[in-house]
Amino acid sequence: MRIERLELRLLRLPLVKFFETSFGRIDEKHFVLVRVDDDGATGYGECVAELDPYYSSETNDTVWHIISDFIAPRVLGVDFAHPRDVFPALKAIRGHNMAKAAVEMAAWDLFARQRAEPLSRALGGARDRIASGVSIGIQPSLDELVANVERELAAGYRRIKIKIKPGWDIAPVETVRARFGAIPLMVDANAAYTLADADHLMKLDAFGLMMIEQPLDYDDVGDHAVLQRRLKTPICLDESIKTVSIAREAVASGACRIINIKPGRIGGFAESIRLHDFCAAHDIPVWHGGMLESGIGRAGNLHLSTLPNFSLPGDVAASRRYFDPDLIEPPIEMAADGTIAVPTGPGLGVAIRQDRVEKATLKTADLSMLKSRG
Ligand code: OSB
Ligand code: MG
Repeated sequence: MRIERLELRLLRLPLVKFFETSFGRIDEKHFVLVRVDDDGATGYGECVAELDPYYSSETNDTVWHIISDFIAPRVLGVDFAHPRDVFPALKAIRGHNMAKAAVEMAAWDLFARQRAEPLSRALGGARDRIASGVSIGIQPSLDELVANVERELAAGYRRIKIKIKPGWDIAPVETVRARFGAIPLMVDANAAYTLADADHLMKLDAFGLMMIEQPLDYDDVGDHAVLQRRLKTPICLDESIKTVSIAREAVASGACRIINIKPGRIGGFAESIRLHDFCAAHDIPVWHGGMLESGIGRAGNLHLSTLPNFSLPGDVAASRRYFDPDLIEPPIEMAADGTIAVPTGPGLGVAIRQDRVEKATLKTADLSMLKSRG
C-alpha cells in the first residue's frame, strides 16, 4: 500500500440535538476528515478532535497543522506492507494521537478495500453484530433526563450512560434507579471531580452502577488508584488512557477495573488492538467509546468493536441520534434487540454521500505535493 494522495477536509455538521458534558455543550460537530488514495482505491479516517481543547489537548487546528507539516511528509509515497506500520513511522512526533489516528485509520480502510475484505476482518474481529449502548448528555431537568432514558430503553439500547458533573450526579442517578429499576446503568464525569470529592463520590456506591467513567482529572492516574481503593463501583478510565503504556501503569496501580477504548485517543487501530490485547491478558473488560462521530468514524468504531474483549456494550449508537442526514447512506441503524450489524462490504463498508461531504466542507487541502521524490 502506497499513499499517493492525502486530502484533508474540515467539516461542519449540525447535531440533531445539543450534547452536554461536564466540560461544555456543543450544537454542531466540527471535525477533520482524512482521505487517502492509492491507484484508484480510497480510504477515509475521521478525526475525533474537536473545535476546543476541552476533552483533549488536540483541536482541529492542531490536527491540521500536525498532519500537514509532520505526518503527510512521513507517509506520502511510502510503501507500507501493512497499516500497522503507520503508527511506528510517526514515532518522532510526540503526542498528537488524534492526528496520527485519523491518517492511520484511513490507511486501514484503504488496505482493507484493496484486499476486498471488511475492515473488521483486517483488524482480527469476528462478530457480525455488536451490542449498542447509549450516552445521554447532561439535561436541563430531571424530567427531561427521565424522558430520554425512557426513549432509549424503548429503542432497545443495552446500556444507559448518563453524564454527570458536580451538582448533577446523585439526584439524576437516584431518579433513574427509582424510575427504571435495575437497568444496566453507568455514569461518566469527564474528569469533573478531584480526590477532595471522594466522600461525595462514595455515595454513588449505593446505586449498583456498572462503573463510573473518568471521575478525576485527565492526568490523575495516581489519584484514580487512591479513589478506586475507596470505591466499590469499578472505575473506567477514558481521558487518562492516552497511550498503551499509561494503560499499563493504570492497571498495575489499580486505578481502574475497566477501560474505554477510543482509537482516536490512543493513535489508531493498531494501538487499539495492542490495548485490547493487553486488557484481555489482564482481565480488564473493555468497551468502545464514542466521540459523536459521523457515520464514517462510527463505521470504524463498529468494525473495531468486533474484537473479542469488547465484552461490554459501547457508545456506538445509531446515526440518527446525532446527524440527520448522516454523511453515509444508508445510516447506521440499531435493531430492536439493541445490536448493530457490522458492514460486510470492503473496508469501512459504508457508502459516503459526496454531495453531503461537499456541503459540510469549510476548507480543504490536497497535501499530495509533499510526496517524497526519493
Ligand atoms: O467522554 O465518552 C466521552 C462525547 C464527546 C466527548 C467525550 C465523550 C462523549 C460521549 C458521547 O460520551 C459518546 C457518543 O455517543 O459518541
Ligand atoms: Mg468518557
